Amino acid sequence: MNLSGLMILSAAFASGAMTATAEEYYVKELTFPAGADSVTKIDMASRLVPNERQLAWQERELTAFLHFGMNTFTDREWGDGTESPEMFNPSELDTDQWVRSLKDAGFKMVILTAKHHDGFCLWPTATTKHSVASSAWRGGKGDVVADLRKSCDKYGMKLGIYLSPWDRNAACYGDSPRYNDMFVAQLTELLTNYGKIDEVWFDGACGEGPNGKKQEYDWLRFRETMRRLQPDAVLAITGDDVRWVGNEGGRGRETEWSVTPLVPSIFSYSDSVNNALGIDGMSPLIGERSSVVAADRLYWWPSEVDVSIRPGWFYHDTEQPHSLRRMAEIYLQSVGRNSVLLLNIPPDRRGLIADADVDRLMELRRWIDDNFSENKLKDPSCGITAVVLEEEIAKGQRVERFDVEGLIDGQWQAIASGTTIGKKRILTFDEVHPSDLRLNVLQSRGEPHAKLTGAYRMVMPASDDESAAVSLPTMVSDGWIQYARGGENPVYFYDMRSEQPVAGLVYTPDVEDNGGLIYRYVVMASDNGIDWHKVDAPGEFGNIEANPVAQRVAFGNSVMARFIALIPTETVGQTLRADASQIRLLAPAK
Ligand code: FUL
Repeated sequence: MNLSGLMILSAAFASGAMTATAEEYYVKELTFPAGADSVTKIDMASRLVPNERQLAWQERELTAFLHFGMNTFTDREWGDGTESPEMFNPSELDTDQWVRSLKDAGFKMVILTAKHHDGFCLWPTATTKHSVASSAWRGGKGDVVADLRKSCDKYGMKLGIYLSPWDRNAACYGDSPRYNDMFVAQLTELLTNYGKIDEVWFDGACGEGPNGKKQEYDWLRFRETMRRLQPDAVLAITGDDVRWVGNEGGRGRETEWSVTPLVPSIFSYSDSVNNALGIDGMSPLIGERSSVVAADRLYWWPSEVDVSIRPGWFYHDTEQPHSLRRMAEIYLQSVGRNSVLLLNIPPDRRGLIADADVDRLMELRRWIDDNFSENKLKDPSCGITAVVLEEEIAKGQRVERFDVEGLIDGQWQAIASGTTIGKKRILTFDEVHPSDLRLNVLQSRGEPHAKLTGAYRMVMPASDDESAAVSLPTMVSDGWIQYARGGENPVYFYDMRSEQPVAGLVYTPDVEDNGGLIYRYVVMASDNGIDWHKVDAPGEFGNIEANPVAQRVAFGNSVMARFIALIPTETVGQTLRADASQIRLLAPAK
């Protein structure tokens, strides 16, 4: 057979144990032979396995994300690249405090936004002046990446790098070969001068509109640079080692396959193949039998769940960390659904992780320890509410359907069921008192290597008020009027009845609604409803599509007006249905 992808022998065979016949494994990716039938395809899918880098990555379970940079100082989620480097000036930056807190909370790796979309570099790069070297911080002599490296060494923490391909500051962005050279130079600096790097994160976001600069990225060159300089590092998101789960809300899929026909977007054929298969990175099913059978190629491309401890990715003093209950749910829906949890904890303007976040992290750690350290597998009769299942993924991911039965009053009864297991699956249920437990694999691709490894009396933290996660300053009032313009996006007006000072506005999209969202906009003000002038506002709700949380917009100059209009100029998703009640005006701070 003509197969791409390496083949290795099964460990069991190589060590002479148990299995009589060698099982061939395909490492990381495979191409089906021409004309392969569905039986062959499913059989081969069962023998696709991760490489060593991917296995080591999956073992980590918890990785910390640190969004820190220009946006921390401008109070935005996406900067537009015009920010003055002078604005970056943390007063007490202490990377020891970051790493110590994260270590105590059980993290094994930390990934820093060395450059976000605004292009500001947290290390003194030779590629642009738009960096810490031009900032007021430490007289331009500081290097956040170097500080973090030292702290990671001190506390035994692995380091990863987020380097945004989208760069709204670089003059050469859009001049594809020149920007690709610059990006490779930045990558080379980061992967050469800061010791061992274990994960490189290339964000997929690119908000350039139809008139924006179109950059043709040389993904394979970026990957080659990374493999050469840091062979142990995994390449995440716009990379082929680690896959974005598809949302920023902390939700792994109920059916989460690491074996998928979804083609990583670094390959030029990804769009055409994925479109033909009818899947993308956000599809609810990306590895079930029908899509495997329809495919020509498969990838071991495991899921990473990236989510922030606060509503936004960057620190905003109007936001608070999510409740412990929400954090517990995120843990169960990520680590408990065959994924690594990449949890963002954004340092504040001082350059410290805020106490509230440190406290929440420690509470989460204690909750995990309290609930998952006493394994009652041997004696579940005292009452259990959760089971943990694991597949030996070095031998592939195979289980397609299973249930867990408990022996209750002498009868085997199903207490939990599911589809995929993968590295780890946690299932929760109302308390039962079985005297014994068993896992039944009901459907599998070949011989399953799955086990029930734990039974726990897990208690969810009490439900508390998640709305505390966003506290917004005083509103002038509610009461916008919405004008639908036949077929076009609506325009939103507010009449304050008299001239008043307005400091900004807040847009809180309704995530349940599934309608379109306002992405770009213009704000106009008027004192008579006839003569209007444009208000100085950022013009964009950055990252609203991937992370539709409340966003606060501060107007550049304080505005005195009776009428305010918000005119959406670009939307994302479906037809815009934003209800006027989602927009509120902010009064100037007292
Ligand atoms: C997104 C970015 O646009 C956000 O700002 C954030 O960095 C998140 C992790 O990825 O795509």
